[in-house]
Amino acid sequence: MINTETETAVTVSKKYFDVNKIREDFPILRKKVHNKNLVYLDNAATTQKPEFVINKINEYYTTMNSNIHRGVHALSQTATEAYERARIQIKQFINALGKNQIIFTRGTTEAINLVASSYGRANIKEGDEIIISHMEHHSNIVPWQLLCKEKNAKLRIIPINDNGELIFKEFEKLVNEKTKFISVVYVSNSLGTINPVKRIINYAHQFNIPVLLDGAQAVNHLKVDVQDLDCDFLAFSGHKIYGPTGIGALYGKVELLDAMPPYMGGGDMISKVTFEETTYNELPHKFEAGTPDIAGAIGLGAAIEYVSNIGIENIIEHETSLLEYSTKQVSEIPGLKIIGDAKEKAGVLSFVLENIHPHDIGTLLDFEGVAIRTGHHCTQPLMQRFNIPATSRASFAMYNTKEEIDVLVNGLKKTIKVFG
Ligand code: 7TS
Repeated sequence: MINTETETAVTVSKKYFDVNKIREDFPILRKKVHNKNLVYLDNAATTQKPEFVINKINEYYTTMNSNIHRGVHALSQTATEAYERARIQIKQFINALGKNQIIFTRGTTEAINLVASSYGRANIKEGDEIIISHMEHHSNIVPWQLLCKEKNAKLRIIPINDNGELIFKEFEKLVNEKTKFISVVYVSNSLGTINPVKRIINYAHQFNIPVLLDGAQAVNHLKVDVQDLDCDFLAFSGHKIYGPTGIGALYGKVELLDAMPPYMGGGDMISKVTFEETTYNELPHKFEAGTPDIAGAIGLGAAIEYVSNIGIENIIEHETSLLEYSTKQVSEIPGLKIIGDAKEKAGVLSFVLENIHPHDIGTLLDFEGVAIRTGHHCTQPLMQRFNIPATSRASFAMYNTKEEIDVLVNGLKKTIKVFG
């Protein structure tokens, strides 16, 4: 990956990946849990924050706290510039054409709800069909269910195979003249499967069907380029890419966003208000009613800057090696079954242990300082598909190490001894 012989490679080589150095940037990783070193493997739920991000949020509150877009005074202007700079950072990171295509939301959930409520209510009619997949997070199921209920429309589900991969042929069969929207997860939070979203989008566009990508687990593990993907919408959360909670973004194509009615009414989203009529502000402000999470947006911008400086390619390489190593290590544990062994996978290792409930595994690992997630991961239909109530899930980030995976594996062996 690092080649110092060409000019472009010089930039790459500057981004030399040193996991121990990266770990020093994350203060929480120095923490002890039950007197053990913290081994944080619950990154799909939320990632830890580097000092760079924490400091930017702190700096906002200590030097520029002020409401945005409305003050002529210096503080308000500084805050507005910082907030809008974060929007440009996101635009560049996902390679959007314009910054007006980036709408700040509270996260993936709100971004999907925005599209379902605004685009959905305006465009979905009785008898129409919306396609999602069997591996969606509840955030990409329930908003569409609500819409279907309201409109008397139908939700269609792309089935998956035993490896946890979408069955593309079945997807093709589901698409028909009633299909009016497709919303799929890019990377599954429970399985780690990377879905063939470009193929899905290409196919859908032959029939002029818009596609939303749930990018919650994609932007932190893959190079996401919205122009290359040609997706119509992309939703993601800041807290899963080393940024703060309570902030995320929706990307949308301008022609779609322009035609959509507002999602929420209030300050900042208007152009002119009279009691008779209100006209709306231009994009992206039309969808940003009320005082936003200014510090959060600045924190997310900082997180993206941090990730870009490390280099997403370097992060991918590192996380791929962690996934390979951990898959190999846990495969040798008797009675352990990996749930989700798709050919294309990122960042997530889900498994079940014979005769031991995932919550017991999680509790025992916690005593070893290891934080994993156990449960249905907000993907209950997926659990039903595999006929299990829950899985144990280790999910990786740029700061994790092979030594931490060894701690996980030893913890699992101990758990088996206790319960075996
Ligand atoms: N979509 C996917 C694929 C997710 O993984 C999550 C959160 C969401 C949507 C919702 O994101 P939010 O930031 O709006 O809450 N996933 C998880 C998880 O796997 N464990 O906790 C949260």
